[in-house]
Amino acid sequence: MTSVPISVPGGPERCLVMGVVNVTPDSFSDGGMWFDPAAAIQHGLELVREGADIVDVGGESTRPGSARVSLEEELARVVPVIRALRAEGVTVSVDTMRAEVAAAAVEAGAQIVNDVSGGLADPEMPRVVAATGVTYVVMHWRGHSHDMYSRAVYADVVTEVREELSKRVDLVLAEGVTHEQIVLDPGLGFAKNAEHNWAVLAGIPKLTELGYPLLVGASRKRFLGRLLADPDGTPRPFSRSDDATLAVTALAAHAGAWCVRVHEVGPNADAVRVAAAWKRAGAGT
Ligand code: PMM
Repeated sequence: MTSVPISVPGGPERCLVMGVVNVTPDSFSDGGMWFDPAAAIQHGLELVREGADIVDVGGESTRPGSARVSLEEELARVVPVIRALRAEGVTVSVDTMRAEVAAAAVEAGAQIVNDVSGGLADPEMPRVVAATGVTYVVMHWRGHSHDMYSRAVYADVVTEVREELSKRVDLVLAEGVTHEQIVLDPGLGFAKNAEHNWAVLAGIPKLTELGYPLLVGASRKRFLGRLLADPDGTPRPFSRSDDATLAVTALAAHAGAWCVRVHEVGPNADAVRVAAAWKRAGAGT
């Protein structure tokens, strides 16, 4: 098993696009839309046609306040979708905090394990990832969604996220994961309020100094709706925050993100190309 290529093969250096397929009834922006396996598979294939480099399949919602699903339910949601997408040649990532789900997903063809807990939720996860050799997305996380906002306390969010990610890296390396397998993610919205999220985005160059590719997941998150709130303070609904997501994608890609995780792939695939052209011109190439 080899890791997913970190840069675009044969093409100009650009940020990758990960399209989201939430096989859940309750995810924040698309809960219930792709809950049926056949609909999820079709949606994944559509995302690839729109320009996704990777399709991220998740069976457990991490929306603020959400309860956990059982292992059996999570397996039943993701494995058939992953197997079908892989059979169509899609590069698949599994969004899970459970080692058993990660192992079954890799067996079904997933080439990336996207663990929003960075190995904290299931201590077996780093060993399973090490044994399979697949790419491992280690996200910054301070606890499960039901009470994560109580942990959104920082003196200097960029420094603390960087230090906490660095500790996770040391731990997963000690469990046998290799440097080449690791991708880091600052975990926008996970134990972070809007102010923290903006600081983390502005801190992308500092986070990339850790020496690992950086994944950024801003798509349709609440802090965008809050920024675009009506004059009376009503947040913009997620269904009208895709343009703001696009702006974050362009800026994050320009700032050095390796990949953006998004719900609406087509325009974001355009945005990463704009950022790449801008960077190339700036580098005089
Ligand atoms: N966000 C969500 C789920 N999975 N994975 C990574 N690596 N990074 C993220 O920011 C992230 C994630 C929650 O968003 P959704 O419910 O809209 O999918």
